[in-house]
Amino acid sequence: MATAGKVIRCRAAVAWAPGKPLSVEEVEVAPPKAGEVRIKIVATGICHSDDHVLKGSLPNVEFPVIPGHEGAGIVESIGEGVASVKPGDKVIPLCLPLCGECSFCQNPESNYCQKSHFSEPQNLLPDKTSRFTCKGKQIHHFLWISTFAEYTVVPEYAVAKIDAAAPLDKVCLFGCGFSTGYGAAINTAKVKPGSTCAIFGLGGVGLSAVMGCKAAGASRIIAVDINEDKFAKAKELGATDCINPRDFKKPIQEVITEMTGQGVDYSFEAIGHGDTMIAALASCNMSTGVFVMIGVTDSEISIDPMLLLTGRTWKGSMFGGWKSRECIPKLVSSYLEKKFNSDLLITHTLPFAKVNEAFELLRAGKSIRSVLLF
Ligand code: COD
Ligand code: ZN
Repeated sequence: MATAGKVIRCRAAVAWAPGKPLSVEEVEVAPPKAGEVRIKIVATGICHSDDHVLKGSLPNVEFPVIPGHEGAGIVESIGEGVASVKPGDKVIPLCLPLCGECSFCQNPESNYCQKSHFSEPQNLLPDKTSRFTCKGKQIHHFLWISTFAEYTVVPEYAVAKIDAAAPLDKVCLFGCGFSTGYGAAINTAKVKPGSTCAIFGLGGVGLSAVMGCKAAGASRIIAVDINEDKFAKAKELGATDCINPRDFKKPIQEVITEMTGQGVDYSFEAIGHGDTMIAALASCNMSTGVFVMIGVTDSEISIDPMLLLTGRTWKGSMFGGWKSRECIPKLVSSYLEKKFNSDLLITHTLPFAKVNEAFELLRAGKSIRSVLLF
């Protein structure tokens, strides 16, 4: 490899300060250190969480930073000791790693790796340094994977090797949106055939939860959003009912309870607001209902304890409950076998230089997933 062991100069979208648009810059990407992998990112999706980064509303994200966490690419070079991937392999960088050694990685019930960046107060690589510089300044990584860069360096245990036949401009969605929503239904809620479900928020993540509920055999899937432009896609993906909370005088949880008799079996929140989380919790039945929180709010939430006392369960779901390194390659194989069609989530494909335009589409509610190509 001509570039192995050398600094690579390439394009990346840098967020210099909260509240500013991204700036496409030439950055320097250092070679991977021991246990690290340098990846040529071919395609990256845009998730609403990246917009939270730009606004400065995610905790522990220091600026300047290169966001992006829904990418797919090809290994360019590997650091010392890396054995699980080699240059030329197709890979998906993982926003939730899997060290395989910590007690949670060893627990079949858990997918939260204790050696992840979520356990760290800073957004640098595990050795607390950065591989990115721009205009003489150190640039922070995001979730260890920073996919808004043509080349990125990630720890080996945050890389999933995928089938060589996988189209990278499509399977990049497995880096976050599709896996997160689909897995929340399949793994976290464990939706049963014939059950009823309600999904709040019909972005890439919520619509993937709709797909997961449908795949699990739910008989009724109620999709909730204030943007009715999302309803056609929700129906196409399996929603049986689409409702807009603004069309009703009474709270949406009462509407859903009336529609279903006593509330749904499973509810999901993929928006990231406290009030919609409480509404989703109250929409599942008071005894056996399970509410799965996918979105995150930056403020605390207070609830009436009676909502839980009668038996409801409030669960959190991170990266769809998948044990990332093991499960994402299998999910990609299922995609190649056409077990589901996540391509339907991609509404726009744009050149990387149009990254700010893609964010405008997301903010205006006009896109589900935009995929940027380098
Ligand atoms: N009621 C109903 N629907 C609403 C409301 C409301 N009050 N407000 C907004 N919505 C709808 C919007 O119209 C939109 O259709 C949908 O909610 C949100 O979709 P997107 O496309 O903006 O967002 P996604 O699907 O890309 O992401 C949603 C998340 C929940 C993942 C995200 O916003 C979040 O909470 N991120 C923080 C959590 C995190 O960091 N996770 C790790 C990586 S994802
Ligand atoms: Zn995301």
